[in-house]
Amino acid sequence: MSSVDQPWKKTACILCSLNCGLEVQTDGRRITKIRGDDDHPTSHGYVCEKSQRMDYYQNGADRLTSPMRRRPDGSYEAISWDTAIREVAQKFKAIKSKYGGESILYYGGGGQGNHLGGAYGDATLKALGVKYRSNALAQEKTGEFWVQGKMLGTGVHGDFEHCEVALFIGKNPWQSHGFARSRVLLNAIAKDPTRSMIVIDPRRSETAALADFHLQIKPGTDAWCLGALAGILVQENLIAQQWLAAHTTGYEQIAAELKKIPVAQFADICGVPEEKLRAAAHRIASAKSVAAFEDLGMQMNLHSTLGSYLNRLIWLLTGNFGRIGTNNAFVPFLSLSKASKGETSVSKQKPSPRVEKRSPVVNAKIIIGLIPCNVIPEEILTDHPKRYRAMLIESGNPLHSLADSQRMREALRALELSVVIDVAMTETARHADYVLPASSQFEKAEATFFNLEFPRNAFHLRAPLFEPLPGTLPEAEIHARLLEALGELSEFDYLPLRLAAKLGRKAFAAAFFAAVAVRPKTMKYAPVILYRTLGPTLPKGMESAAALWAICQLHVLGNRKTAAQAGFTGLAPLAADRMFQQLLDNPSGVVFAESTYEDSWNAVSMPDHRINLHIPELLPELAKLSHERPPVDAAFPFILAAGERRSDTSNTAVRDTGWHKRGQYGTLRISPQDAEKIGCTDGDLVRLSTRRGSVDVPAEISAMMQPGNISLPNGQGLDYRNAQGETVRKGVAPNELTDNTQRDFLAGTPWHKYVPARVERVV
Ligand SMILES: Nc1nc2c(c(=O)[nH]1)N[C@H]1C(S)=C(S)[C@@H](COP(=O)(O)OP(=O)(O)OC[C@H]3O[C@@H](n4cnc5c(=O)[nH]c(N)nc54)[C@H](O)[C@@H]3O)O[C@H]1N2
Ligand SMILES: Nc1nc2c(c(=O)[nH]1)N[C@H]1C(S)=C(S)[C@@H](COP(=O)(O)OP(=O)(O)OC[C@H]3O[C@@H](n4cnc5c(=O)[nH]c(N)nc54)[C@H](O)[C@@H]3O)O[C@H]1N2
Ligand code: SF4
Ligand SMILES: [Mo]
Repeated sequence: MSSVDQPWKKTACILCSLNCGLEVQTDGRRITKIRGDDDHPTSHGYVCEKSQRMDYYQNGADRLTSPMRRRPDGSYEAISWDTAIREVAQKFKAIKSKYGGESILYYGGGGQGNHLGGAYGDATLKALGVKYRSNALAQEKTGEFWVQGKMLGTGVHGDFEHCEVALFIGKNPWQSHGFARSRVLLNAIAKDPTRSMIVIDPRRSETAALADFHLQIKPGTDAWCLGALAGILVQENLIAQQWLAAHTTGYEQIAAELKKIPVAQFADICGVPEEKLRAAAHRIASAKSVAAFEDLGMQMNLHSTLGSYLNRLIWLLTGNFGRIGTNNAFVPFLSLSKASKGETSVSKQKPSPRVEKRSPVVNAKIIIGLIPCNVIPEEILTDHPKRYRAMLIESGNPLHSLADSQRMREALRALELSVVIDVAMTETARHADYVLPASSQFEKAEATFFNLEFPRNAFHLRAPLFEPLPGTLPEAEIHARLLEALGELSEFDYLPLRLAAKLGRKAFAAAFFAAVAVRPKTMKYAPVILYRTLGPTLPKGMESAAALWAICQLHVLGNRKTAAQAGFTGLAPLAADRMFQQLLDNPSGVVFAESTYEDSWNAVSMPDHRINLHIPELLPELAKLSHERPPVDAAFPFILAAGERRSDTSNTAVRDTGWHKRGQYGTLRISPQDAEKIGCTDGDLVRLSTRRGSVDVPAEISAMMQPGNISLPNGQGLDYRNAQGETVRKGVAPNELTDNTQRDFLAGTPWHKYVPARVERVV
């Protein structure tokens, strides 16, 4: 068949949280042509250039095709699935009986495109009595989640399609996206003289270059910049007084602090002229609507939790919530905080047991059920009796993605047991005791819970494009086998539900809810039980979608109104079942929630739905700014942003760099002024050193950078084993240079964008 006659199959891009809908052509096991899917309910045909790399993920040469067991000499041997499951189950069981389930740490559960595996992983965690979890959210978003919980009690998303003013703080949506059709919306704002874009970034990023106000701060000074903006709003009385009186509490408690902010001094510290800050504050105050997005530039930096608070104060003091073009409470299909805590079953009435609130060794705050990534090495490399003894790592590459790879490697090898579930022989897998090969995201039913749209929110259940690569299993099957090997589940548990499933989903629902009432195990292990009983009745290849049946039930039960507005009316169990069926029937995705602005307000889960402006824990932090400066390390005079999103990065999902044909890769961006001082020209190798390590990297002289600030891409420097069996490394692994002890006082999030560094010419 020529490619003209090939059918186009629907799927999604897996390289960022947007998961744009794709249509692809395949040839054998290869993805040969890729285009945007016009029918996708949120991306509407939009894609960026990264979508063209799907085949490099799908057919990476270092994909695993057999379970692997580490030998004492550090090499690996292939073992059968039966052996792997038996040994892994036995060894976890032994750790549990010796030290308790709290000695096992779970890391990961999903990347940018795959969150179903984590739902099945929950069942294994419950069987093992696992209490502590972590994943990448605990090195970026936990501070923001904590602040959100104190102020609004709901997640919010900016309406960049309709806003008059867009505010981006440490966020470069041109490259990193974060909201649907980012580049289209950015261009629209930039072109419209009645709308404005404000970007807070030390670098003239692609987004900053489009901005009306580029507040080009000195690195690490977001809190001062945002503090000055909030101070100006209050001091010049630019606030929405009536709106604040009607919709918020706590203004009186914070007003005194904000009035005290020394704006001129803060302007000086952040390096932005005071007049420019005042002009930006006036632009925000005069706009009909402001939508804001904060991201890693601020969240992986000094004062990140305080920054999340100040960001919200700025748009709340000016009344920018709950209207078109502002910030609104979206209805999640399954909230990321619930997913992180493993609350993926029909558990509205019976919440799962509360997880510990502090980590056992370092006593770090646990937010949305996650311990901060940055404390993991300290929780292992100690003789503390409560240290973690084992880790289960699923769909994450912490030896590459967490701060201080050196300490993480040491930590992983110090464990008594480490098990990795991944598609490839990653940096992390190469230090694990067992590696279990998962089928790729194009070889099983998959989906993500990154559903942040408002007012119409959509969920996309993707069907597989291929059979599983021989030797691999979907996570649902891996966890089902583990539970069976642990002796937790057997045919006896499945049989009645299996029989009911054969009679149709009505009978199945009745049998399932009856089983939940009499057998607590049914709830505890719901995802796996659904996979084994409902799964076989689903279309071929869609068995892993079974857990979504319960998630639909949970969703509709908790969101009757917005589900009904999206057409899912009637009795909750039946509406939920129809939602599940629609997910199966619609390969481009389904709108599962339609919200009104009233719903946005109702989602504010504070007394009387009033937004709380007062977070007492953060006011002393704000007060400290007046007599504080960002730390300086004389021996390391540059500030390195370790992990910039570029067109050629995608975390570590695509390991094969074969798609990268032209130009330089993995460069260190440096300002022309600094390059001249050091005496390097474009492409020269320079030595980049921090307190934790030293690497050689080609310099890229870039007018994006301000003097003193340098930037390395994220997700590169992978050790990729190519088809010839050679290990090739392109680019630099940023976390060889970072320090896990440099972190936020409250959320423990890392200061990846504020790494003191030195740059020298390599002679
Ligand atoms: N191309 C691509 N896109 C991605 C990803 C990818 O790997 N590649 N990863 C996805 C993921 S997991 C995430 S979390 C998002 C992250 O998305 P972003 O947060 O937008 O990405 P970054 O480039 O890490 O950081 C954003 C900006 O922070 C700026 N910055 C550095 N230091 C400071 C500072 O001190 N203050 C401020 N205000 N800004 C500073 C940088 O110059 C940069 O422009 O991207 C997602 N999208
Ligand atoms: N210095 C520095 N470090 C950073 C950042 C930074 O800006 N600077 N950014 C941080 C951020 S925001 C994030 S989100 C993290 C990302 O880092 P991680 O959370 O580690 O995520 P990925 O790198 O995407 O790794 C996902 C893993 O899942 C595997 N995988 C892919 N598909 C499947 C599948 O279907 N099943 C299974 N089981 N596995 C699969 C991939 O092979 C890969 O190993 O990195 C963080 N690290
Ligand atoms: S990388 Fe993100 S924005 Fe680009 S096509 Fe993929 S999902 Fe869409
Ligand atoms: Mo991320």
